[in-house]
Amino acid sequence: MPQRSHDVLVFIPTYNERGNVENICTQILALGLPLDLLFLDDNSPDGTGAVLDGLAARHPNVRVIHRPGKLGIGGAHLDGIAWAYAQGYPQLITMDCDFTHTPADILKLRAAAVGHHVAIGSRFMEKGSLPGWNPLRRLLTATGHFLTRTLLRMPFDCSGAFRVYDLTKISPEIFRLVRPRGYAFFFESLFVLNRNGCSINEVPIVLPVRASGDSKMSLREMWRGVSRLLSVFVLSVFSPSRFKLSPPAP
Ligand SMILES: Nc1nc2c(ncn2[C@@H]2O[C@H](COP(=O)(O)OP(=O)(O)O)[C@@H](O)[C@H]2O)c(=O)[nH]1
Ligand SMILES: [Mg+2]
Repeated sequence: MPQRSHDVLVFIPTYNERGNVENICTQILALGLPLDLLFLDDNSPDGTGAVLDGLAARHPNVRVIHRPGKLGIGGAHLDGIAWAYAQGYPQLITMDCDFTHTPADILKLRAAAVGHHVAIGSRFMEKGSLPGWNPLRRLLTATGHFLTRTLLRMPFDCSGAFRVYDLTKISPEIFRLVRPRGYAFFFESLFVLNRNGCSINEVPIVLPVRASGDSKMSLREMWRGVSRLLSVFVLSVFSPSRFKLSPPAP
């Protein structure tokens, strides 16, 4: 039974975001856009899921999916994307819950999405996009960008979650080619979209530091991301068809 009340879905995965969910929900709804809001919580130990249930009870256009445990940010995005297709949303916006993605920037991302398959917010188009970020986090972000630019030949900000997808133009099959369930989802999904001819537009965004709580990016997650990046690079050289949809049978 479809649960869609509008044409735009904003999707936000959460894990231990109790201090942020209410504010982000309020600020997104205050934009006054005709949109629905979907949260996907992985049974956060801090009780985020219960706060989200309260929000869904108060706001008819807020929905929550609960998963039984921490199954990864990439898998959360893939589940959100699958849900958006299943409900027939023409447009999907994805973002983080921690206010590194500013709700008001949804407007400029949507404007940038016109005529494109995907629009993404970029930290690399303007100087001063990471105010207050510690030097280590800046270095890691810059290194990730360098690697995706050189190895995958992707000029975009590939590791960010602030995106607008035009689901009317993107085949759902494309996302079946994306394997990672962790942070590597971000560059791999963009790589697969790019390899299948999708047009990607970028707009500069400023990312303030996280509002409340801690990052879930761990050294282990970082290592998994780098090793997947190297695998995608090798596969893209020796088995490029792995990232392309097969043409329809004649
Ligand atoms: N459902 C779900 N959400 C996650 C998971 N890992 C991270 N998130 C959410 O994804 C967004 C980005 O995560 P964050 O920890 O801020 O990563 P960072 O921005 O790279 O430091 C936040 O809204 C998190 O709560 C996960 O395993 N499951
Ligand atoms: Mg964050």
